[in-house]
Amino acid sequence: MMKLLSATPSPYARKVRIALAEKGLDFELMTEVPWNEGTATPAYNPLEKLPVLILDDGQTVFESDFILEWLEAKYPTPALHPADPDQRLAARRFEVVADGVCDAFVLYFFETMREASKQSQPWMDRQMRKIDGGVADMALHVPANGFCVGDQFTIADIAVGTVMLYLDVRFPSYLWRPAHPALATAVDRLAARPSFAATKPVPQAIAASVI
Ligand SMILES: N[C@@H](CCC(=O)N[C@@H](CS)C(=O)NCC(=O)O)C(=O)O
Repeated sequence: MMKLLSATPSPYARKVRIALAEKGLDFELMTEVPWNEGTATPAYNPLEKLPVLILDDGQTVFESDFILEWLEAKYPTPALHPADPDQRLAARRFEVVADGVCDAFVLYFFETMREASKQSQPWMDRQMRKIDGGVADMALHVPANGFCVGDQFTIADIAVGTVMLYLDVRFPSYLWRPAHPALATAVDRLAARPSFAATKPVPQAIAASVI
């Protein structure tokens, strides 16, 4: 059986858990804190990041978007990447923006973990601009009703739902809902889906001093 190296708060790992659930694939969940000393993550990914999909023969697949692409190639039904090329690109675009918002938030979050005198306000402002810009971009493109792209659930819904629900948990003071009501409606609808409901993010304590 495939194994997934995952962390309970990780929006990147949640994307994969949702895709596996939507495709009805069995897997063993291996929960790690990738930041801690002694984590098994580097043994499976030279970039020391999770999620990592570990195949039966020991090969590993990492980077959440590549794992979703790999799953689609190996287990095409139900499709999570649209067949139509334009819709496929539109779905990937949502994923790129959503992942970019996650990346910016992680950089912002770790900056806040430094002692106050060592924090760089210009750096935090820069990351916050990316978060605001990415969220506004998703809000601009998400339709008021239905799915992000076309008339089917895709990687776009997975990516948009996971990043916004991650911000709700890790950054509750970020009040994006009043500014983007259509995005909030879309995300709340996604949150009720069984694959989302079964994978709610849970914060982990990081024991190591990362910064
Ligand atoms: N681009 C990667 C990002 C993965 C990522 O940053 N994962 C975090 C956990 S949420 C991690 O393992 N970080 C450890 C590190 O960067 O050293 C993906 O899409 O999978």
